[in-house]
Amino acid sequence: MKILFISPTWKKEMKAKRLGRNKVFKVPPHNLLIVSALTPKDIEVEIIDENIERIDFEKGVDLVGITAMTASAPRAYEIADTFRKKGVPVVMGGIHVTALPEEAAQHADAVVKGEAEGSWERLLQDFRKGGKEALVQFYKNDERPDPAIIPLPRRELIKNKGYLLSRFLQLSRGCPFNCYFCSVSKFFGKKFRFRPVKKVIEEIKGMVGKPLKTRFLGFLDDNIAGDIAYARELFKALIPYNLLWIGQASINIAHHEDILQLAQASGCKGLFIGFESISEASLGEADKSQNKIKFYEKAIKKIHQFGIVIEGAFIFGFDNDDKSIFRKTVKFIEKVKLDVVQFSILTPLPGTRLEEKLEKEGRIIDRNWSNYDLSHAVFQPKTMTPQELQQGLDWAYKKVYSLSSIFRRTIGSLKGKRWKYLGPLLTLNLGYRSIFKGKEGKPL
Ligand code: B12
Ligand code: SF4
Repeated sequence: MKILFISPTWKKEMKAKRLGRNKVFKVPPHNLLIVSALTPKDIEVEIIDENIERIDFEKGVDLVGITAMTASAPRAYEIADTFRKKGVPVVMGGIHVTALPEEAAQHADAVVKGEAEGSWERLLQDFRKGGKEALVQFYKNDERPDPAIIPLPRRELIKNKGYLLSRFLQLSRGCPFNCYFCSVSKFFGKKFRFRPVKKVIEEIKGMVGKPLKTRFLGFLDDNIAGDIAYARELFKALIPYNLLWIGQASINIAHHEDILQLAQASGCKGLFIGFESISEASLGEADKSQNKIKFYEKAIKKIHQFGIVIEGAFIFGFDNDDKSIFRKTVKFIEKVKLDVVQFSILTPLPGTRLEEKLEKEGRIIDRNWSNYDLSHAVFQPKTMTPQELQQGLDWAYKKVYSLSSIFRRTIGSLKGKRWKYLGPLLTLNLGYRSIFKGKEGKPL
């Protein structure tokens, strides 16, 4: 028996202009590596990441498994429909189909809702017994899986040539916060569930070797220092392995100097941090008041002191954002010399509280999921038109990735211990610049 797993690409535009050519922003589909590991060894498995290779629809396979985030859902459905027309049964899983299982069921023989550990094995037992006729429409666990039972991802299935960095790990699931635009706590629950540090270290031992590239790791967790005791234990345990790692964290990591010290000692080179907004009112609106703006500048300096590069993420389009938000945000970024920046448009992703609110207010204007890539205005903002929101985003991107801004922000880093990262910093900045070069944003 053979199963083909597919991670679909998002938007044609992305494929052509953005991720398709740019290795920097590509990450192997960790979810499919885990689902492959849950699959009994006597079943042959192949993974296609459509961001790096084409799908062969003529391939003789017994079952196709497709993952989908919202932005990639239309393509995922297109792929599913094509295989089903050829008589190949299709199952779907992932964050989008969990939020909208009835929608996905129109394109699949079965839908796995939520985390796959447990339910995927049940689905396969049914499939082995009676093929697609034996499948039920939805598979779902009664309880969230204990992270200790998450198997090691089958990394040997990754086609390495497509990714700049291919060694990613996931340590935890869940988030105790409930930011109104985010899918994470709804999907994975409002409690952190951690994999035991011992198991993580066993996984790392199996991955790293002498060559530098084998010691370069990425952590997929939404907040690697969300639980300080766990972070302390983890970072201490990582020190002997001489790693270089990147991850995501809350800005509040800067409150814990000992954790920053341990992060640095364990090889932390960069953190992706969701600042989300420089407006107190907008953070309050999003229920993200754990972020304290008055602390941002000091916190950035502190993290920089430990030689850690920051990629800061900001969202535009809150009801409390007026047209001055774009200029003010760019000014702030240049002042604090943020190394790399990601801007998003507030997006009512299915299943979030934001979607519920905007739906109730009749403000959602676009239900084409491929526009839910956080770069399109799919709702009616309160203080500007959707076009102005779009133009503001494009303008802000153009501004921070202008050569003069890149120069000012990266040369700024020469002063700290981050001068060693000037090469990677320029690569990231120029990578973003190439994405947004053609955009014609207007200052508002
Ligand atoms: C790494 C990551 C990425 C990587 C992609 C990784 C990849 N190739 O899969 C990159 C950087 C490219 C990326 C891009 C984007 N991302 Co992203 N990303 C993440 C992140 C941080 C981790 C994903 C991950 O690996 N999780 C671990 C795996 C194990 O969890 P999982 O995917 O849910 O899989 C489990 C189950 O869902 C299920 N499952 C999943 N697929 C399948 C398939 C089958 C057949 C079966 C049976 C089961 C199954 O089994 C798995 C094990 O239990 C998540 C946050 C998070 N906590 O998950 C955000 C997240 C998934 N991303 C998000 C978003 C919004 C985006 C972007 C739109 C943002 C942007 N503009 O850059 C794009 C869209 C990309 C797209 N393809 O559509 C949102 C998704 C919300 C939504 N409704 O779609 C999330 C949840 C973040 C958030 N705060 O809301 N992302
Ligand atoms: S944005 Fe971050 S802190 Fe907020 S709910 Fe999502 S994962 Fe948690």
